[in-house]
Amino acid sequence: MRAMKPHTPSPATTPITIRAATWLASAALAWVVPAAAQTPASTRLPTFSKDTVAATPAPVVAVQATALVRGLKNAWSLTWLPNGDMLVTERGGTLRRISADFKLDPKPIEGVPTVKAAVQAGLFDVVPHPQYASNGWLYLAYAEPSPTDDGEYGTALMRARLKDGRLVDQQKLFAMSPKSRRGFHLGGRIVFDGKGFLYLTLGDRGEMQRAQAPRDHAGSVIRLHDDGRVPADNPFVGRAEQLPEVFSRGNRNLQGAAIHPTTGELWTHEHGPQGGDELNIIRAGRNYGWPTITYGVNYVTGTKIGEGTAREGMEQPLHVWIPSIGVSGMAFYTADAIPQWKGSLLLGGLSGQSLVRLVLDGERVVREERLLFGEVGRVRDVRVGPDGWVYLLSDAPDGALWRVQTR
Ligand SMILES: [Ca+2]
Repeated sequence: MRAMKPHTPSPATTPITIRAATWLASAALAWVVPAAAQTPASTRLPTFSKDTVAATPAPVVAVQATALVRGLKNAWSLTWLPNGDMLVTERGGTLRRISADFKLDPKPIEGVPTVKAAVQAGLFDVVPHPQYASNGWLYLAYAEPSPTDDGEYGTALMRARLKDGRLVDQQKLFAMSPKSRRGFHLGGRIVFDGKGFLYLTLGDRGEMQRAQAPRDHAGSVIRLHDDGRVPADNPFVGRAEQLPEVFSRGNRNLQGAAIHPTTGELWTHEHGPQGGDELNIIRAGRNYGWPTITYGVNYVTGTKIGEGTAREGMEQPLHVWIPSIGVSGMAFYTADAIPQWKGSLLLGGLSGQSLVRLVLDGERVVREERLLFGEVGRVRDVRVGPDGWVYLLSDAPDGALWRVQTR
């Protein structure tokens, strides 16, 4: 394994020739060296948004966004049921149903667990089980208040069935520990891997050192069986100094996650500090570095965080956004409606106020389109609908469900 070279210059000022040379070297290796002998992803330098945006002179296909449902209050997550109806969470703690012809049921679904709604905390993802049609399980991630009413809360996972407009058969599957009063960085995405496991993304709660604290769920990705049991092959099972639910560490705040359609691996992005949003592939037991290494800096002051951008034993991101765009929502595009988009990775920008399309060459980001800038506002969720078009949720007190189609 080749040692990671320190990457001391700021990414914004690194001569592009260095990165181009690295890319050419890895491309050449990929051509002549068997896959197993290639440099692991963890030792490659990332790509940077200014280069991938610059490599993309114009969108490959022009798209437009249409608001289908308005009046959604800080909508967070969107999914479909087998009959074509949609479910949407609103961060304040309501679960809404939208009919297949885009009529919003004025009455929220009952039986949603009590959530702590404050700052970034509230109701997060809603995701049906892969076999929802036969077992009826819906999974919800949310900020769960402490039962002792001490003002603390943390990200939790539950499942329930939807019956006559109400969640029934509720089972709590996981709650992060310890809880905190800090309203920042709670993660909240749920992804099933198609092999019987699910992943739940968390965040560091704005208490950055927790992301490296071994017996702390903060700043990690959690892996569980669909019924909440801890898988026997989780990377830290049987290690007393670690927590068995934890699959990866050193993650700051993950609000986008999706399974790669061909490799089956978990891809995520996470909010960095100022100028440090990242794209990663999450692998068992790996450490993603926060806050020891980061490409970002402290807000406002611009001062350094941690010890630099690279360290042995810590993963390099695939891609870094400088400046940050506030990444949220993620979907691989595998549908037929927009053939030019097949195989690309879609995600949203909150502060970036756009739909981002990444063109991938394996694990490399080679082009980056910024679409619909300013047209839909802050993009919280990105999903591909059963019709093959792309659907967005805008994060606003009077937000909307949008459909993105070719012009
Ligand atoms: Ca990282």
